Amino acid sequence: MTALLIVLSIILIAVVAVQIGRVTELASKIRGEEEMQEVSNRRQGAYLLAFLPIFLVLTIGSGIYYKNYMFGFGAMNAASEHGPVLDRMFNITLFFTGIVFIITQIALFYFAYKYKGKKGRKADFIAHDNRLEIVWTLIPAVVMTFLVIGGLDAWNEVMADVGPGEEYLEIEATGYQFGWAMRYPGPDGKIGEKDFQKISGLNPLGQNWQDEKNLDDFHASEIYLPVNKKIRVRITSKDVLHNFYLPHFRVKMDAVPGMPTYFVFTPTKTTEEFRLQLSKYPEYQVPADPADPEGPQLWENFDYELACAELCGRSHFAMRLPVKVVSEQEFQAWAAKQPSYYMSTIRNTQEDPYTDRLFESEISERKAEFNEKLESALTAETPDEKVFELEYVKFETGAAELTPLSRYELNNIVEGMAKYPDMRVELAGHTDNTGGDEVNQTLSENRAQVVYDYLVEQGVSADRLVARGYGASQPVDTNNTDAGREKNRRTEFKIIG
Ligand SMILES: [Cu+2]
Repeated sequence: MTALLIVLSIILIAVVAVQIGRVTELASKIRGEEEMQEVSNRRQGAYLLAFLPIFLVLTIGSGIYYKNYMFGFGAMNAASEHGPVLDRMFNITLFFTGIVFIITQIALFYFAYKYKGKKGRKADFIAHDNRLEIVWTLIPAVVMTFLVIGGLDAWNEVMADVGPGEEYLEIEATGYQFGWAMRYPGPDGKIGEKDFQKISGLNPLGQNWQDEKNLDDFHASEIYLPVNKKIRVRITSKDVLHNFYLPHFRVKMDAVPGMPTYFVFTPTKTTEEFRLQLSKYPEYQVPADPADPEGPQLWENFDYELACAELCGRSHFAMRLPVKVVSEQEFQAWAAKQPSYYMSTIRNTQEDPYTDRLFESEISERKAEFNEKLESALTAETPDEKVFELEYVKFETGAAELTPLSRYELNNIVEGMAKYPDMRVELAGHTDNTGGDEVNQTLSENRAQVVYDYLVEQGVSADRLVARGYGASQPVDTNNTDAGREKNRRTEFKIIG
């Protein structure tokens, strides 16, 4: 550091010495140099005049040359319904500011040439000129009025919310450091409530599971949108200010913590259609990866994207998601494949408020599962294969008392017994080996009996059923681990005739 300061000081002293020398030299020459000054002025004037056409040609030329990379022209035409409105607004503004730009640049350089320094020439002073004041106030005022009115008009059109009774798809985007959490409404078409106080490791958005609209909502790692359908995006943030930016759709809206915002737009071009649009321009007919000239071209690899347009922190650049615009059918097929977040992640955890009930889908799933096992047991050849475990028949710990959810499986048995009126069945109770043999024997008999009693109560004829307890005598797994003992405690369904 000290060495650097010393070096800098030496350089500084050297510069000062050279400058002092130059000033003395100039001072000595100055009287005889008026001629030199004249030449220099003329030369500089000519340089400025020559710079004018080069500058204008390069400025306008580069704009035209790169136009296919810019939004609002040819290749990058907007892919949403309101996009062209905004593009037109920008282009009108560009037209007027472009005219002003060209005129002022010509005036600047031409006057710099025309009024270059000359011996004996003095500047003119105009203290005030009403006509001039009116002209340069009125022209911008009129132009600005038209631009602002046009802009307000466009703003009202672009920012309109969905009208009553209008059909739309509502999705939710939550920005966080550093990513986007996308939530879709599921088959009911409605996004469930959320509350930041409910945010947890399992529940990153704080969805309120008491609100049944939440149960079918799903989270998506890619954004799929149906073409030509109104999309309303609810935009929120979990931490700092982010910005929901879909450049190709001309959508841009702040994501503000604690204040939901929204944007409504209609995509008009599928990803496929946009790629075709790009494929017509030579700028996009080049290899996407320069190292692989035979690989796919730029237009083939194109994808819309969601980006964050707020410098929100160190990994701000990571806040991007691919966006796929597809046909309505493709969208429906994709949505149908997405598992609901509640069912896939929350169901039967400590955050699940519905552990005491089964949903329709689970009831029919279990019914199908039971029927399948029953069919295969019925058609089996050997007695060993005519047995299966009643997986969902459970008892309270250490007691011969059915858990509330067991009745769904027992009702499946009732239906099966009605479907096959000649079938006779043994209900077999099994325990693990904890506790004494005698206790286990009694417990297994009592449990089998409880199942028997329930079925008879539901109208199954008693002479078609046998209840039998086997205690711990027929383990299917080790009794040395929790998981093994859990498997050994079971009720079996055995077809005996
Ligand atoms: Cu961000």
